Amino acid sequence: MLTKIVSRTKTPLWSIMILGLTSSNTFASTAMLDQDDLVGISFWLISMALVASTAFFFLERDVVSTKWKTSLTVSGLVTLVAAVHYFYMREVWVETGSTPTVFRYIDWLITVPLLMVEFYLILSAIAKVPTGVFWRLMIGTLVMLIGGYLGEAAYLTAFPAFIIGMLGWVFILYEIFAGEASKINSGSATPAVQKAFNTMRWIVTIGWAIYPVGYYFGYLTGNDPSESASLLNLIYNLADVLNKITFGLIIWNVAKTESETLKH
Ligand SMILES: *C/C=C(C)/C=C/C=C(C)/C=C/C1=C(C)CCCC1(C)C
Repeated sequence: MLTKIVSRTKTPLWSIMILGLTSSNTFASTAMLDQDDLVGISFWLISMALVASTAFFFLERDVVSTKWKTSLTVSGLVTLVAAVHYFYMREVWVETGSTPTVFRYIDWLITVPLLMVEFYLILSAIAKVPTGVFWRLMIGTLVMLIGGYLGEAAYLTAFPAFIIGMLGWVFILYEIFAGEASKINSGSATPAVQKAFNTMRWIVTIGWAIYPVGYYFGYLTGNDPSESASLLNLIYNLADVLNKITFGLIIWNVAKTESETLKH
């Protein structure tokens, strides 16, 4: 019966089921949200925005052409994985007032590689892309995140760890601005894809630059990290809205534009 329904509905039923599960109150914080806990409120707002975005990206798969569907699936996965982590991070914050570093980095460890996959998919929709591009983006991501984690979890002194993280990020920027990924884009992409690639590139430059700024205010100003926790989390949370939800919307926008030109 269930399989019959699943195969008959266009929108995969499982995606709706996952959403129902993740938004059930199993994951709701048991502690009360304080009305002047600005950071706590931002955790709540963003968890809900991520749930809504996930539903949106999965549902919109129906209206784009086949080669764009995977991109929307990946966007939905990014916001889904982030939503679940935000439920847990929110709980840590509301109950203890401390930075949920482990959950934050597990989230990034899954979602940032998925965002790199998006780059690769966007290009693959229009050209044959060597897998080397993909692996270089992955290596940059890992160096960036491992460096950051070692610093935030105090396995390394904050400053040298920051430098390691910065090197990983610079490596990614090199690949998308001057490396093979960039050449493929300028060589064979349609105008809409080039525009999207360009916007995504600026997101990785400007949007991602917000994270090291958060790290700076959290760990490098000479204040005690427990006192800078509010600022750190507020900055990281804002950055996630831009880099997960807005990033997904940009892809959705190209996917729709490209699917419509195909119809006419
Ligand atoms: C959805 C989550 C995203 C897009 C997270 C991105 C995280 C970064 C770009 C983190 C960058 C960092 C550096 C560039 C230096 C070291 C500290 C980090 C890890 C915060």
